[in-house]
Amino acid sequence: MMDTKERVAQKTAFITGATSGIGRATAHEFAMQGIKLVLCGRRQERLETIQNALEKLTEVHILNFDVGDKEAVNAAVASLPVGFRDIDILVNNAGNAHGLDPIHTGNTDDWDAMMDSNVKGLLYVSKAIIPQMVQRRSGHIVNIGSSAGKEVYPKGNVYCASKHAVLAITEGMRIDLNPYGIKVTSINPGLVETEFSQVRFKGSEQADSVYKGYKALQPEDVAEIIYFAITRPMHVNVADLLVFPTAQANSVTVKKEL
Ligand code: NDP
Ligand code: 8X3
Repeated sequence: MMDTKERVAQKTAFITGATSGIGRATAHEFAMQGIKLVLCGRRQERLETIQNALEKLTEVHILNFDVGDKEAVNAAVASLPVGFRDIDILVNNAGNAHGLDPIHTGNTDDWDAMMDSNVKGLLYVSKAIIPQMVQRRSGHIVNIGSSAGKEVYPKGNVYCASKHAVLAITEGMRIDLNPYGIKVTSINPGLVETEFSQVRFKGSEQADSVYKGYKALQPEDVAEIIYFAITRPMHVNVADLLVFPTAQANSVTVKKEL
């Protein structure tokens, strides 16, 4: 019987949002298992730093583009050199929350940013990559949703809507790609300690309190789960997984010791 490392050897993974948090940890986890990597993000310096570090473990190609810019997505994917063109594993991770406001005072620029990255960005990247999976009749798409895609919490309105959309798109993908043997997985974390809250609260000190008083999930915890999902035998697909820190019961119930 093949071990998990053998199952992914020689495979190429395309990870969006690889400059930080869950995406960066997933890039490290995959590199340690010898998976060839295409790493994406908008911060060039970070991409280069991560590439330099991971090239000691595997082959790495970096792509700098905004997932919400359709032309940029298509140009980036079209620019992939031979050896990185056949994507076996797509991790649609890029995204963020912008703001935490009641619906009547929400900032429409924040709404645009969330829908552009979390929903349209995921679709544009998927559209650029899935046709080759269909042609080869193989592939695995891992969409990073959220517990916010399963329940709505106060002031979460548009972020929660974007993640509910990710879940619906994931289910649609699983149905439409079923004839081609392509696996589609949805990983839905609760609170993960990343740059997420810095982005959501635009660097304000409100971000510091989000992960205080309990042990939040670490990006490496989620990366291990993604690796587990992509290393199941051919006939096994982890369809939909919800993961919380032990201290969290749902979006609004978190046992904190302050
Ligand atoms: P981080 O802020 O640490 O990372 C976000 C990543 O997404 C960065 O690499 C960023 O790269 C990239 N990104 C954001 N917007 C764009 C864009 N428009 N175009 C290209 N890349 C973009 O947050 P997380 O690691 O926590 O978030 C990763 C995913 O996990 C997101 O989809 C988030 O919604 C989800 N999630 C997070 C949870 C949490 O509590 N942290 C819980 C559940 C889900 P760059 O800025 O270089 O472009
Ligand atoms: C991120 C987790 O609870 O901030 O998706 O929405 S939460």
